[in-house]
Amino acid sequence: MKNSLGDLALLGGEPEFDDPIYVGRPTNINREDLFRRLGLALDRQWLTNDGPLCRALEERIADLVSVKHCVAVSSGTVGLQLVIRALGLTGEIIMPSMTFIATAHAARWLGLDPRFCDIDPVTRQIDPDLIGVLVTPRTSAVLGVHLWGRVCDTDRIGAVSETHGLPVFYDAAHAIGCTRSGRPAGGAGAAEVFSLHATKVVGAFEGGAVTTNDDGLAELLRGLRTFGGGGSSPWGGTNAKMSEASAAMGLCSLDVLKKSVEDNQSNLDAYRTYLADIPGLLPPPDLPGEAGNHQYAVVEVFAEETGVDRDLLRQVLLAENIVAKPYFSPPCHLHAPYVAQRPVRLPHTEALAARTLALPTGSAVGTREVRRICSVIRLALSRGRALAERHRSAVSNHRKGPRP
Ligand code: T4K
Repeated sequence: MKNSLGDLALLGGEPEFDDPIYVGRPTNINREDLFRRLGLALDRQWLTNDGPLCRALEERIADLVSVKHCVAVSSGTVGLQLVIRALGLTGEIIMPSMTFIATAHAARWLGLDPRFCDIDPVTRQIDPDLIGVLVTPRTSAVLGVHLWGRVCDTDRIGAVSETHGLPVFYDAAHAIGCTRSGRPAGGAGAAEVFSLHATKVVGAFEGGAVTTNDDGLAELLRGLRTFGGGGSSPWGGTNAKMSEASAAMGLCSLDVLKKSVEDNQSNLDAYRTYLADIPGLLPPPDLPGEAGNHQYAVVEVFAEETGVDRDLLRQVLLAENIVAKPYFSPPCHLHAPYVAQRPVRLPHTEALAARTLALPTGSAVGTREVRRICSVIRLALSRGRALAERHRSAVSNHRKGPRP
């Protein structure tokens, strides 16, 4: 138990954890089930190209999110790109800047020009009222993002897009198993794109899933995924298929989704309990009607109150072997290449991105670890100004180097 600032590893103490505790640890799956499924694929000698495990995964996801079609793909990024091609998008695309850089890069890689929209400071999601201002004659679509798995306001985003005659689709990378007003993420707009990356609550090593209720779009996506399929796209096609090994992992991960969400919920509850009375730190509030998978346990750090900003707190935690992640900082518009190309100011996004920190959660972490993480945070923030001062002088002494 650490009691004084000198106990913090950043200031010379022993690290709280011997081994690193990560954000984004893969979900614990049943290994026997995985090996059984892999064995089936090997026995069948059918390892990829729309195999039975891939189809089973697609059916399970379509069922889970109540949509007609799910097209499994090799990553969330490629899933976004298939939708962009399938909708024939060119020119500009409106999206939030407060997202992982993959959202923007997926579009840019295909020659589109992302136009970044600020967030609503209450919901932390793209502000539907600001979308219209960004529409130009070159705009071809709106791309919403369910940040940290919290489903954005698809009704209002859909309405404003319709007013401007623009298609809308969603980056649902974080949102499998999340609902808003009882409606699961996955069925809004033209399509929604889930990531099934290893770090996600449903992981397939690498993978993604595009969901849609549009029969024609689903068929087009399947073709684009497999080198162009029937050849109905002017873009040709690519190889975005999911292997049977990935599908096996995805199915095992889906098998334990309920338990994974319960584990995340229990960790989030523990964070909220142990961090409740610490000044300068808040989890974003729950919004009415939302139910999340809580795969990101995000807190916001307010330096004005304690003298400790997000980056210093992150350094404190890293020294303790607690690998917290600044999701998502810098926000896309301040990231290369966008910052140089079209400088914009998005005050709410910039303020939020500067204070967010994702803390370790998932089935690899339990209440015991959460309690220990919180006790480090409590020590750091309760003596925040002294910590910041000692850290500043340690850094400046280090820069000066040893006396000659
Ligand atoms: N849209 C959004 C909003 C997204 O967040 C993402 C991806 C995408 C689109 C694109 O989806 P994909 O094309 O990836 O399917 C990680 C993930 O790689 C990325 O998938 C995810 N979002 C993003 C939020 O997080 P990094 O750069 O933070 O990865 P990395 O290597 O630093 O790992 C994150 C943490 O997970 C570390 O603490 C280590 C831990 N980890 C990671 C891996 C791969 C493990 O413990 N085990 C592992 O196997 O991007």
